[in-house]
Amino acid sequence: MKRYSAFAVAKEALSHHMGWERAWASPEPKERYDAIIIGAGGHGLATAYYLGKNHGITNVAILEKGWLGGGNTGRNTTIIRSNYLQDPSAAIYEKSRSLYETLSQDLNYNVMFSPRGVIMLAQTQHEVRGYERTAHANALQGVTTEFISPARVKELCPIINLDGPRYPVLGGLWQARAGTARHDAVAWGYARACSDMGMHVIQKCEVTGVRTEGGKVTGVTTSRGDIACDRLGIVVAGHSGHLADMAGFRLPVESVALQALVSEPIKPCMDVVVMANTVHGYMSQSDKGEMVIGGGADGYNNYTQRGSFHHIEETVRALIETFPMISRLKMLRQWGGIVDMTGDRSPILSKTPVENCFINCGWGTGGFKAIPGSGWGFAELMAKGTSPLCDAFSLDRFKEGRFIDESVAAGVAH
Ligand code: FAD
Ligand code: PYC
Repeated sequence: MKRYSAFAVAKEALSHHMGWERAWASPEPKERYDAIIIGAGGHGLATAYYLGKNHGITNVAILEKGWLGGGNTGRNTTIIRSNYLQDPSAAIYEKSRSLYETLSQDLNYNVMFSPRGVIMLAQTQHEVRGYERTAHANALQGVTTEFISPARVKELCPIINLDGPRYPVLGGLWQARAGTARHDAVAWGYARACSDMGMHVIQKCEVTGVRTEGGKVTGVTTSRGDIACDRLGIVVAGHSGHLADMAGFRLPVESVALQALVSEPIKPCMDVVVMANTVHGYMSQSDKGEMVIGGGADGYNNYTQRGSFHHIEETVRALIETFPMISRLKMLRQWGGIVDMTGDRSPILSKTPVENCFINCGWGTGGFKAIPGSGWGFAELMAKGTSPLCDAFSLDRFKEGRFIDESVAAGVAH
C-alpha cells in the first residue's frame, strides 16, 4: 500500500487527489483462515495487527457485523491514561499508553494522539487518600503520575471552579503523558495496516454460530456462510455474552449502556482532560472545539445504544458546578454504546473452555485507552497460549477469587 507522507500529499495535490487507493480492501470471505477475529472494533483489529506483525500469522479474517469501528470504539470519549492501582492493570495500560505514543508512525496513519494530560479530581478526603495511594503505587510500577494541589489544578485548568457548591476540589491525580486520540482513526489505522498485510477485514458479516468438534473450535457460521479456522478470538464488547453462548460457555459479564455528548464548538478554553468522579462527569475539548462530555453507565442491563435520559441531566449538572462557563453552551449530539462490565471492573483476556477459542472482553467503560496493549497481549495469547500481559486476566480468576479490583480507577460511575 502507498505510504502516507508529506511528499505523497504534495504529489497527489498535482492530480487533484484522484490517485489515492482505498485504505483497506473489501474481499469476499475465504473458506478457511488460520485465525478468525470476531469484531472489528479497536481490540479486534489491534489483535489481528499484532498477530501479523509480532507472530507472522497473516492468514487472518476480522469479521464485523456492522461497519468497522462502529461499536464502542467509535462512540467513546477517547481518554487515554494508565493511572490504575493494581500491578497487572498498570502493566497492560502503561504498555498501551506507551504504544499510543508512536502509533501514528507505526501504522503510518495519524491517530492524533494528544498527550495533553489528565486530571482526576479529588473532591472528598476519601478520594484524596485513594489517589495519593494510586500515585505511590504508580511510582512503584514505573507509571509517572503525581498527586497535585488545588492551586496546581487551577493552573492547569483555569476554567475550573475549585469551590463547587457540593464538593470543593481538594487536589487531583495528574498524569502528564495521558491524553486523547482520534477514535475512528485508531480503528481505520489498524484496519489499513491489517489489509496491507493481506488480512481480510470483512464488514457486514455477522457471526451467528461457533462451530466445534470434540471440544475444539473448527470455525464459525456467518450471515455470509460457514468459514473454517484453527483459532478463534471473540472480541465483541457488549455482545460477548451472546458469542460465548454460541460457543457453549458463560461469562461473568453484564451489558449496559454508557453515554456521551458534545456541545457546540467554541474557542479553545481547556487543554487538559478533567474527570470529576465524585459529582460524576468528565470533559475535554476536541480539536473541532466541541466540549466532549461523558456520563455514568445505566443502572440496568440493556442494549439500547442510547442511555437513560436522567444521566444527561445529572452529568450536565455536575459539569456546570465544576466548569460554570459551560452553562451557556448548547449541546449538539448525544449517543451511547453497550459496554461489557465485569464485577472487578477489569478485562478478561483468556483461553476458554473451548480449545483454541479465546475471549477478549470486559473492558467496560475504559477500553479505548487499552487498544494497543490489549491487541499486543491478546495476539501473543492466541499465538502462544500464554502472555505476560494477559495471564492475570484469565477467566479462572472468577473461580479462584483472584479479583483485580479497579472500580475506583475505572473512573465512571456504575
Ligand atoms: P467495540 O468497538 O464495541 O467492537 C466490537 C465489535 O464487535 C463491534 O463493532 C460489533 O459490531 C462487533 N460484533 C458484535 N457482535 C458481532 C457478531 N455476532 N458478529 C460480528 N461482529 C460482531 N474507554 C476509554 O479508555 N476512554 C474513554 O474515554 C472511554 N469513553 C467511553 C465513552 C462511551 C460513551 C462508551 C460507550 C465507551 C467508552 N470507553 C472509553 C470504553 C471503550 O469505548 C471500549 O472499552 C472499547 O472501545 C471497546 O472496544 P472493542 O473493540 O472491545 O469493542
Ligand atoms: O476510562 O478514562 C476512562 C473513561 C473516561 C470516560 C469513560 N471512560
